Amino acid sequence: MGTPREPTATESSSRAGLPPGQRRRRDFPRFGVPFLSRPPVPDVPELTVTGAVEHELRLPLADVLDALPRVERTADFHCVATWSATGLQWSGVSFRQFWEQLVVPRCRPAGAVAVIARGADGVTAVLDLRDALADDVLLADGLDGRPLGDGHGAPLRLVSPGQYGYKNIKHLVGLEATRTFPRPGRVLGEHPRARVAFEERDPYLDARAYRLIGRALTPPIAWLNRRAARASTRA
Ligand SMILES: Nc1nc2c(c(=O)[nH]1)N[C@H]1C(S)=C(S)[C@@H](COP(=O)(O)O)O[C@H]1N2
Ligand SMILES: [Mo]
Repeated sequence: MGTPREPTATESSSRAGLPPGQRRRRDFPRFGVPFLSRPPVPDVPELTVTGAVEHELRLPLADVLDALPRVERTADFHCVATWSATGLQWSGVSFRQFWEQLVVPRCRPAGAVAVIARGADGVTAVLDLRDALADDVLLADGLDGRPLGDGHGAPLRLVSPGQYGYKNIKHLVGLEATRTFPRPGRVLGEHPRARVAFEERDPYLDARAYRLIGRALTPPIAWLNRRAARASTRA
């Protein structure tokens, strides 16, 4: 479900301030490839840390959130398909503090260079630790003053504003540390960094060609997501 927001006088006509190739949307549409509205999240949600660590960790989400100071951050959100939602107010905890204060001392992730973030719907993204440990990356459980809803990734999602939406895994349940970078698989796949400022949309496809494909696919994907959300509220 999108949150309607009022554009300011300049917003609707200007693309100023947006990264290359992005266009502002007034709403923040739910935009998943699996159109399921609510993936199976257990009653007591947990977050696991596995992979290249000495000790694996499985923690109730509440413990993760209670252990760290709460932070709030306003950020724009950029989907690789070229739409941007602006001025989102996220709340949660800092990913870097989570990593440095919980993961490093308890799991000892020696030599890790990346983490594979996994959502309860099975969707994954690889985050280079250089990107994941940036100042503005959050584990968010709140959006615009409310608890995060199912559409936007309840109970917890990654928010990495400097990277395209597909690195911002919703319904986060697991992080797997890796010592090497998994090779990018395919065209219309995941760029290893996916930095918005450098328009790293795809590992192989030219960014300008990608823009055209993204623009064409945005309306049908947004429509399918709206339809799935309506079906789940009826159920
Ligand atoms: N678990 C999960 N996370 C996901 C996705 C998804 O389908 N499943 N889609 C990604 C993509 S492509 C985008 S643009 C954003 C969309 O976030 P939103 O639905 O909150 O707008 O979530 C990203 N994270
Ligand atoms: Mo996206």
